Amino acid sequence: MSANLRNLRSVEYYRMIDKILRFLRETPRRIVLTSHWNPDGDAIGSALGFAHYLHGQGYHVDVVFPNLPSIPLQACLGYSSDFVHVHSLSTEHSEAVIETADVLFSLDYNVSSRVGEKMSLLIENFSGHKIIVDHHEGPDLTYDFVFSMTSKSSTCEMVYELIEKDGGNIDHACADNLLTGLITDTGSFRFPKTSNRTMQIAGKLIEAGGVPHVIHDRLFDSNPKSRLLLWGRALSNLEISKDGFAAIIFLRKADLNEFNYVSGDTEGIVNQGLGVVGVLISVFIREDGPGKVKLSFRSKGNVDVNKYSRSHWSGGGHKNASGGSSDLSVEDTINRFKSTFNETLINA
Ligand SMILES: [Mn+2]
Repeated sequence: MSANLRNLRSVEYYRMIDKILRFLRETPRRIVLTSHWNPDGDAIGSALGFAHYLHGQGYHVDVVFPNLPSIPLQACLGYSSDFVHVHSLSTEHSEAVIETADVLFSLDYNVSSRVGEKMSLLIENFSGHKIIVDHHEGPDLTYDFVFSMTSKSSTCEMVYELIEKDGGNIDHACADNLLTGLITDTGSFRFPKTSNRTMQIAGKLIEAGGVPHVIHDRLFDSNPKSRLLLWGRALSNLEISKDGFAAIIFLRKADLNEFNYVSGDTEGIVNQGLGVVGVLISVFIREDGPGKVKLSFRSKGNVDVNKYSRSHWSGGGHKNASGGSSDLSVEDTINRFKSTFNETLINA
């Protein structure tokens, strides 16, 4: 991207922050914050962090998650507050919350299908004002406000910038949640989108009461033994392509059953593949059932797994981190990956 275009985009970025804040200040409104299906640390952190801030500013705020997050994320500060609802658990109530809101935020997702089949219609048909705050490619441009920047490390970083510009107080719960999103979406500040701004914001959040080692403990040092054994099985399945550029890790349904798999247990396994010297693209393949195979991709540098996943695995995400799915068997999925991943290496 040229320097001029970059500057232009950053002007637009700050202009959008002003527009959203002005809009929120105009009249008191009922706000609902929503996140994507299987909410991760950034989705939970941005929703809860922003909710705590907006509450402090006197807004009426609810949060609706499509389904339950993993257990470590349920331990996020304020997760069990009475303004937090889970659509898959209390559907009617969650729907009433969304339908009676005036403003709906889509946090950490770009299109309504990302909230899952059951909740997506509600988002599509929402009659009030809709605002996206997100860092994935391809935001839905029909929203009233599209605050989208793919170069940002996390949605939490963008929520922080909204809050900073608004100038209000960041309490402990807000800081803790936003820092959670920063830590998880940057892989503890090691992924390429970790910028000086990301680190500045982390510093501000620590000043406001976020404690990195407490968050790290909650997220990463709270495993049951079975999860580590599941990772052991996945890693013992590691295969490196003949050319040395691709890592393949997989788990079959039987492995998941053997180690009492629960949602979230395999989060992060895909990154292990990139730890092998020379590997530029890593795939983790998980068989959830017959013909139900989930793929996660990670890559380095110019290897674009967003484009690759869109064209081969009905998925997408970011250039260096994306997901997809397959209705083939695990073997056929691996073979298809082996015969197609090379196209991502053209510009690498
Ligand atoms: Mn994110």
